Amino acid sequence: MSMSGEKSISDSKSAAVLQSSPALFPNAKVVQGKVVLLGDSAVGKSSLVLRFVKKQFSEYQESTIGAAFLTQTVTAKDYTVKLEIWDTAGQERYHTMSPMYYRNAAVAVIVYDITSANSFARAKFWIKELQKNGPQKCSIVLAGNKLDLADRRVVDTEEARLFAEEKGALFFEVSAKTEHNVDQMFETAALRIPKNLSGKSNGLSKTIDLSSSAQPEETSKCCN
Ligand code: G3D
Ligand code: MG
Repeated sequence: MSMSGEKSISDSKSAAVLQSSPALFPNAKVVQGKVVLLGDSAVGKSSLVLRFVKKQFSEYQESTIGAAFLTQTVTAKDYTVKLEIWDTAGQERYHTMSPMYYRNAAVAVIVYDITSANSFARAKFWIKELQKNGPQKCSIVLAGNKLDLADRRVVDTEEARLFAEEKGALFFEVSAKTEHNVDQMFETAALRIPKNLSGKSNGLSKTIDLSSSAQPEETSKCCN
């Protein structure tokens, strides 16, 4: 299965071809960046991605989405950001996650469930892990999901906000179920992806100018 906000990508080995359609990219500059989701199982990572990309929520969410990544574009004032959003394929259940997963990520969204203290502890672990072994300039977003279950909250908002602040991370409380803050979180994350004005890859993102008459660029998506 594969899904995309603007177009489909069949699997991780597929090449994504950017199309220079003005309707698709009203802004000529396109920044591409990888976003990874990390966090304990069942915190709602897949649900958040589906909510943002497909505007859907399922009470009976399959544990994995199936595709290696989904794409969604966000339009900023004078450029467009094309996000490759990587969801885990359930590896987090085994408390192991290959560093390959977050390699070259421009943004990492660390998700916990506001009704689970364990998931918050796990989120703290992931932030430390990323800051130790992850990409140097990776922006980190701490996301407390399931805000619709605030009556069962065990993770204090201020405690989480302070922790995020200490670690230099952005902080959002969100609900994949009600859609609360989901778009804002991903859009804010998208704007943190570095724009490389030279048009080349800077390791974490790549800027492509679609206003030239050159053929659309083909970018291999596998394994970075
Ligand atoms: P994961 O990808 O982190 O493992 P999932 O998590 O997206 O698979 O979600 C795990 C469970 O939490 C799913 O329920 C899903 O419906 C639920 N969930 C995800 N986000 C929210 C939310 O914002 N609010 C509420 N109330 N539930 C949410 P099941 O029943 O399939 O286990
Ligand atoms: Mg999942």
